[in-house]
Amino acid sequence: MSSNSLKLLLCTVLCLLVRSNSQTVHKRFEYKYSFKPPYLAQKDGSVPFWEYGGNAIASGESVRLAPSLRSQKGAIWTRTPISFDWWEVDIMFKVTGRGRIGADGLAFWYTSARGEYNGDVFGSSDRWNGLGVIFDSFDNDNKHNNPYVMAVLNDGTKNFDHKSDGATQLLSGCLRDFRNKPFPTRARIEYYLNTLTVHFHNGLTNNEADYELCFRAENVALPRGGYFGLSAATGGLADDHDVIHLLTSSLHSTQQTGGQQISTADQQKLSQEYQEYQKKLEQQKEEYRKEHPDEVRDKEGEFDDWFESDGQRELRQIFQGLGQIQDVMRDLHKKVDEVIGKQSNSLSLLSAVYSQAQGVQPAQPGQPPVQMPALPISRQDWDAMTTNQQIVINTIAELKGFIIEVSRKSDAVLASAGGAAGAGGLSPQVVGELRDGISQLKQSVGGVSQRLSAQAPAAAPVCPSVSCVSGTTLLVAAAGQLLLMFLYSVYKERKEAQAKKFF
Ligand SMILES: [Ca+2]
Ligand SMILES: [Ca+2]
Repeated sequence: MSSNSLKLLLCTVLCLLVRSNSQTVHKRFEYKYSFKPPYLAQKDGSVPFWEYGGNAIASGESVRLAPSLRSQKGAIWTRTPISFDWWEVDIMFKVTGRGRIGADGLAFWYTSARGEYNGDVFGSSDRWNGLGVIFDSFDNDNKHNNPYVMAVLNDGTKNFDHKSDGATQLLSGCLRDFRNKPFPTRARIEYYLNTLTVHFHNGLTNNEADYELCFRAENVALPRGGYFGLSAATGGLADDHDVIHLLTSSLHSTQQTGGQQISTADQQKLSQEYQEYQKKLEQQKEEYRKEHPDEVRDKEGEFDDWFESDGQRELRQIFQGLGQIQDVMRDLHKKVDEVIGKQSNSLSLLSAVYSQAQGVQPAQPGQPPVQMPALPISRQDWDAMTTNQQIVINTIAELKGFIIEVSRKSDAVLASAGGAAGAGGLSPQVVGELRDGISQLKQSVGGVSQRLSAQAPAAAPVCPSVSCVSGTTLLVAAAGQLLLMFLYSVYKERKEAQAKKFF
């Protein structure tokens, strides 16, 4: 009997294991539904497997869907319908303009038919059947909620409501500024098992890990065999709308691959096709090199130039240093959130224990009143602990504010450093600003860590059973400070060396 039940248990566990294994997602890059630099467009201007029109222009590096001129519209669409049910599309794009406000925006489409190249909805057709993920720059309804990222589903019958910026029609969305960022912005749109997930990368860094969830929507039914497209439009105000890459991957569960496995003949045909395409591309690259020897040499010499100039090397180091600072700050941010979570957890636990102890009193009227004997700590300790918790939480809030400030400052420094790099030199003003910014940063980190360390000993004796902040946070703050001091000293050394060279 017991051996039978043991077998049953074993079987259940095995079944569960098999089931959990079978839900793994397999991702396959689909080159026929993707484009990316270099050689994004071929010599004749065409983009392999894609068709574009309207005011769109493709170059080797990007597709400009709509240029920063009034009333421009353009779009690019896949030539063939999508042959798989579930997919992930990563779009890297830049929306840039001189104005504080831009227009109109850019859209990603998955629709049952290809849209127009000069339609009414961000360059594509209205009354589409399928999905539009719209990056709406211009605030038509004046509710101060643009630029906005949103998904709008349509069954081919509805007209997009520009007046309300689609507020009544959207499936979901998030408020994200995607204009004029130091690095290209990105969106990762995933459609898997009828769940639509959109992640957004704000372009403040070029770190692959910086995607944030914009939204997730379940029970989304899209038509099968649709087309991918991108479109953009300008209005009275105008931005450049450039797409640097669109990378498509098909998603398969193991169960599905069993059902959808392609025959070996098909596989061979596909790989042959791919080889031929690669060969053609190499040939074209070779031809291009022959025809443009100067340009190619420039391209290859690009990195030599980078290392040759002292100013540029310095800038690169500053960039790297700031990137590292941002990484540390992100970690610190996470840690602080964890600590806040733990603190509020323990606080609520303690309040629960306290209220339980008080609740017991009236239930036993015959007995003498109990002065919280259930608690392992005295009333004074309890009060001291709550005060201490409050101080710790305040300090953490301050620290959090400071981290946000640091992040804002480093963004500003990055932006100004980027500007200087664009101008091809390092102006003394920029250097001064950088130095000020870094020393301010150093002082602030020093101040906060001193405060933390000053409070840590007072906190230690009062909360024996609750996890205190001081440990990890202090360490990370100290590490951040050390890093900053190191970076600053490296920077100063370089500056002095350069100054010596000049005089
Ligand atoms: Ca709008
Ligand atoms: Ca709006």
